Amino acid sequence: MTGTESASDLKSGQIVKALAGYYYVNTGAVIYMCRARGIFKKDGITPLVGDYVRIAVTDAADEEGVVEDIEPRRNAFIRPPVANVDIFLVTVAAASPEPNLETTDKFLVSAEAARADAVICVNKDDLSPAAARRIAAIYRGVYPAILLSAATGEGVAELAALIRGKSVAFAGASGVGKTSLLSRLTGIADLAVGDISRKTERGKHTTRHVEIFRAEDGTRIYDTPGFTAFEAAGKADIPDGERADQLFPEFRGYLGGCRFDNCRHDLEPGCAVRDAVDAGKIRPSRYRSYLSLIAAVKKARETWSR
Ligand SMILES: Nc1nc2c(ncn2[C@@H]2O[C@H](COP(=O)(O)OP(=O)(O)OP(=O)(O)O)[C@@H](O)[C@H]2O)c(=O)[nH]1
Ligand SMILES: [Mg+2]
Ligand SMILES: [Zn+2]
Repeated sequence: MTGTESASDLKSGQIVKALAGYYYVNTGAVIYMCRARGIFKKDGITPLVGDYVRIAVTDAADEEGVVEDIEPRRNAFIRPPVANVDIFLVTVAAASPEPNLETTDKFLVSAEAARADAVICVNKDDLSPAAARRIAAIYRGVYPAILLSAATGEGVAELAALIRGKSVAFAGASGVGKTSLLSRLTGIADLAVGDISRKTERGKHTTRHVEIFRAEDGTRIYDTPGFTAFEAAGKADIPDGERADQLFPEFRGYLGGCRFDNCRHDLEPGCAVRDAVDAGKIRPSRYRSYLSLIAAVKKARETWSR
């Protein structure tokens, strides 16, 4: 802020869309198209969709402004680039595209690290009910897992009840049906993303920017581009001070039972986590995801410290 400007000249709002260098800030009455103040770039700060901000209006008639400051965030993510998310709707398709559980688990790890909740949305139940049930069974007991079909509307009411009033963001590979589910949840038929009905086996990255939509009950739903649009779906890293084993909620009850305090739950003897896998208490695919996460983190850290 400069000169005679006072805080009362600023308007508060939320960034609801980021596109081509502009931030669209919803102040309740108006959506202002804003640039970010230069200082953000200098400080290495990028405003994110979901940020609560204050803006200076530069042109009231044309509804343009400048983002002046950003309120403290509840959480922030790079992939997808969003802030202030209560619940991630981690979406996989039962088929078409083929489900990738390791990518799903990587994403769940970053949600855990950011203390965001997660709901597993198993979409396209109409295409392959057996596969949908298999996937849901892997996650049930750890995360809520809902069988859905954006095609038939199955599960949509159940999901709506679970997220009512929250800020929720879709996350998942291209083509799994994130935008289609969002359309079902909000009743918005004509989403800006266009040709979602023409897709076939793999996603075509129809959604290319993050945008928040509001359901009639006030729930805020972020649409996001499919994972691979962000290159690798989550690089192999976990935040400083976090232990990989703590980020798999179903491991937590076993962590004190290992023979060695510093057990990595890999090849160590007397490992309670591995025993739980063998006893069918922890799902093998989740344990495999854990092992590949710690291997990747180790490799990344060795590279950095060279
Ligand atoms: N059979 C069936 N098709 C679906 C379902 N949900 C979505 N689709 C179709 O799957 C394709 C992809 O759907 P989108 O909603 O664009 O997927 P997306 O996850 O938003 O994809 P990106 O925006 O590329 O990340 C479209 O052709 C949809 O009509 C479903 O439950 N069943
Ligand atoms: Mg989409
Ligand atoms: Zn162990």
